[in-house]
Order: sequence, then C-alpha cells, then structure tokens
Amino acid sequence: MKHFTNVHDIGPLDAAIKEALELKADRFAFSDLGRNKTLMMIFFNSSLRTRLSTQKAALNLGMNVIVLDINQGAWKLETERGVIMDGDRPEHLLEAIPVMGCYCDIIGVRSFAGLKDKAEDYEERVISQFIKYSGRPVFSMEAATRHPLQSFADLITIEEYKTKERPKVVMTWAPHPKALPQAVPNSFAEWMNATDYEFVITHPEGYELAPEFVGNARVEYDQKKALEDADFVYAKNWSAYADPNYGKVLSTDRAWTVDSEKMGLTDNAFFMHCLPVRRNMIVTDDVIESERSIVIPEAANREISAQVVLKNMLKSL
Ligand code: AN0
Ligand code: CP
Repeated sequence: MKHFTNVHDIGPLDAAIKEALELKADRFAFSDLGRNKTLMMIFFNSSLRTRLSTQKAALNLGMNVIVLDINQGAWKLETERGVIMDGDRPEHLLEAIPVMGCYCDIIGVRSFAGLKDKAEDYEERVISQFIKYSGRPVFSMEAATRHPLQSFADLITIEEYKTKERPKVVMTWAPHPKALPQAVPNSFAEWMNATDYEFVITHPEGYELAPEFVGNARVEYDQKKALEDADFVYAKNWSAYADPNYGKVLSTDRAWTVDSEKMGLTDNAFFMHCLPVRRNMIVTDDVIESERSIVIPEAANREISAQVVLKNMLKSL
C-alpha cells in the first residue's frame, strides 16, 4: 500500500477484515517490521483517539513516532501558492512538507475541511499536497472529505457484533451546535457501500451528502421509518453539503436526537458513534450507557485499523 486515503486503498474488504481480526488476536506478531522506521503524525486539528490509537499501532509494529501539532509551536503555514506572504503565516506548506518528509518514513495527516470553500475542501488540497511533495507514503487521519481509519474500524466492529449475514445499518444525522465536516458520514457511506449490508441514510431535508458518497444507499427522510428493524444505528452530525448552504448548520432540532424510544423501533440495534459525542444532543445518556452501545469497542478498533494500514505501508517501503 502506497497511500491510504479512501476505501479503495485497502483492497478487498474481506481480506482486510480477516487481516484485522488476526492482528487483533496477536498484535505484536509484526513487532520487528517497523524497526528503525519513523512515523510522523501531523495534526492541523485536535484529536484524542486518532492520536493515541495510531501511535499505539505504530508502537505495536516496533516503529518510532514523532507527533507535530501544527497549531502548537510550529510556524503557521500558508497553503495557497502565489500568495504574497506579508501576513501572519511565516512558512509555506511547499517547503514545510518536503522538510517533514526528510525526517520520517511514513506520514499521517489530519486536516479537516475548512467548510468555507466546497471546491477547496473536496479537492483535498492539503493531503494531496502531502502526497505530492513529501516523497513519503501518506495516510489520512481525517482529511477534508473522508476519515478512512474510522470507517475501517467501524467496519471491523460491525463484523464482530453482527448476528446476521447481511445486517441493516442505519446512519442517522443528529443535532450538534457547531458546524462539523462531512468527512465521517461520507467515509462511513463509502465503506458501507463497499459491503453487501443493507445501508440506509436518514437526515433532515437540506443535509443531503455528495452523490458520489451516497451511491446506492437508500435515503429516508423519516428517521423513525429508517430505524425500523435496524441492527446497527450509526449516529453522526454533519453540516450541509448542498449549495448555497455548504458548511452551515441548518437545524439543531433535538427531535433527531437518538433516544431509547427510537432505539425501541430497531431490532435491538447496537448504537455506534465515532466519538467525541455530545450527550443529549446526538444521543441520550441512557442510550450511550446501555448494554447495546458499542462506542468503546468501536474506538478500541481504531488501534487495529491503524495497525493494518501501517503494516501494509511498511511492507511497501
Ligand atoms: C470531528 C468531525 O465531525 O469530523 C471529528 C470526528 C472524529 N468532530 C468534531 O469536531 C466534534
Ligand atoms: N474518532 C476520532 O477520530 O476521534 P478523534 O477526533 O479524537 O481522533
């Protein structure tokens, strides 16, 4: 594997799931593979899980790890070419990226959508510059349009908990006070559409995701109808994608919050969320604390998804 930014980079999903479950059963089996190799993790945005789980995955493989938070102590970076740099950004990405590449073997990048300019976000301007100019294999730790390490962990989790060959998975929009990117729902949809599960997306009008991510999923505007007989409920907030409201919060309607009454419509579904989650906005306390909530095992699988990706990148060095 050269780079990892989307579902296609992982290859056939059944093989990837098998590899993940094997690694989970013996996570130190390849502890020599990363000897004298350095992972550099670059964060333009905050993180708890991605930072810790990816670092742990690298340690399991015997790698060294360097972490840089761009907004804490690094020079502020200009990202546009051709700008007269007389403002508050002393360094350009076009020098910073190849310099970072000098000090490591593999680079992970977290760079969220700015939610101001749809074209800029959906071109994946930041991570594609890392791919172009770092000279290193690059993987996404959530880029502007996708969060593939999360989606892969979500898939592993569903495979572990499913009791039917073809479970019904429902991704539901839920309210949140701040504008969030579409990366997590886009990516989850992309991975679910690559399985043979029954996959349904439900959200209020105006929250339609980009058609290339919705694919053949069923879109149901009636949340209660969507949840009927679900085996997995995947809650997530996202801001609007469609023009002219790109990046805006159109609703904070708590009628969309996942509560125990709605979970009662499902086939005793498991509750999932990528975390961090705002309780009693996205999901009520009782649902997230219930025995059907699998948000912690889901987060635990982030170590496994990252380890599969790093292992395959190390093998291709
Ligand atoms: C981010 C998002 O929605 O993309 C990260 C989730 C993994 N969430 C927040 O900023 C709250
Ligand atoms: N789910 C996830 O990526 O969490 P962090 O933003 O804390 O890394």
